Amino acid sequence: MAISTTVEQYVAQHANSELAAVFAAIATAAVSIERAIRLAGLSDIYGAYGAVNVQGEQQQKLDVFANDELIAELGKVPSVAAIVSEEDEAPVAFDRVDGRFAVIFDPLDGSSNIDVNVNVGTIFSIAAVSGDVVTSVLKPGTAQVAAGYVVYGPSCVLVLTLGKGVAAFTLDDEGEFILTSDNMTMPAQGPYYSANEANAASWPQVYRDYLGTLVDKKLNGQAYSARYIGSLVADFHRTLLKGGVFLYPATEKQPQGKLRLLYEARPLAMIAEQAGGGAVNGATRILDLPAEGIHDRTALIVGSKAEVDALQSAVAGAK
Ligand code: P6P
Repeated sequence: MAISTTVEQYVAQHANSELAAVFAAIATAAVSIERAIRLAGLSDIYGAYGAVNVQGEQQQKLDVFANDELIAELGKVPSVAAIVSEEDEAPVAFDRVDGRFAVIFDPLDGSSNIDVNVNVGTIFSIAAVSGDVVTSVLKPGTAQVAAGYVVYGPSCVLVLTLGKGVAAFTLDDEGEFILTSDNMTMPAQGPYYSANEANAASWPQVYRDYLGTLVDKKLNGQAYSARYIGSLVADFHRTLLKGGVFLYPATEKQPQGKLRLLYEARPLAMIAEQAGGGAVNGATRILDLPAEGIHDRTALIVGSKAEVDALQSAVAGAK
């Protein structure tokens, strides 16, 4: 019987006990969130909460539940100085003398998909805190200490990177996330592209041309299928495992892009790069993008190196 490694044990072995405690808190919250999602149909936790978040989006009851669970668990960890959440205007600072980390998260991304039983996810980034919290979390994505996500679906999987490769953990029947892959690598090129093509009319032309080259098998002769779930964590997880590219370019409606830099694009970009893939906003590497505010948005093109490099050079050439 192989010895099973929990996420807390893995982080303690590959980093330190303080960071392991942060991941243990995230894992505890994720177990509770997974159960709430799985049983949502049996309680009235589906549907709108009746308030809007700082993004002006209708909060789902499960968004609020997930946010509360993560704040409650992370608030118990001495090394967590603060959290930044998509659901809250400002960071929540804990009055700590030895706080070392800020945890920046989207507590439940894709939550509008929950009542149609589609995968949703929690996405998080961990930053070192020295002095002012906001200054610390606005540093470039290359400064991230760790990043990860939980995808709630047929199985509940936590994927993380500590900057030394990518590991995956599967939730077992006892409420533990058990190591199931400790060296995830993204295929060099994939069979899938993933985009909301209904937005294509308002993309910059270079993105329409790029998608045409994929459809016409002009990128190394690779044939593609389209896969778009409309839940970032699910679309990213498939891209990480099977290869290809996920694109959410800027649109006329959202010229800055729709997805959030600090707690969606940056953590997924760190994971993608650690798995041998890439992530850009078009011309610029996501991890190099400066942030002005904790809720900044960005375009995101993330996936296998072949597709991301081809997109980045197409955008550079179109300038
Ligand atoms: P669209 C979900 O609302 C989300 O934030 C991401 O999970 C997803 O990738 C994207 O928006 C989908 O956006 O415009 O295609 O519905």
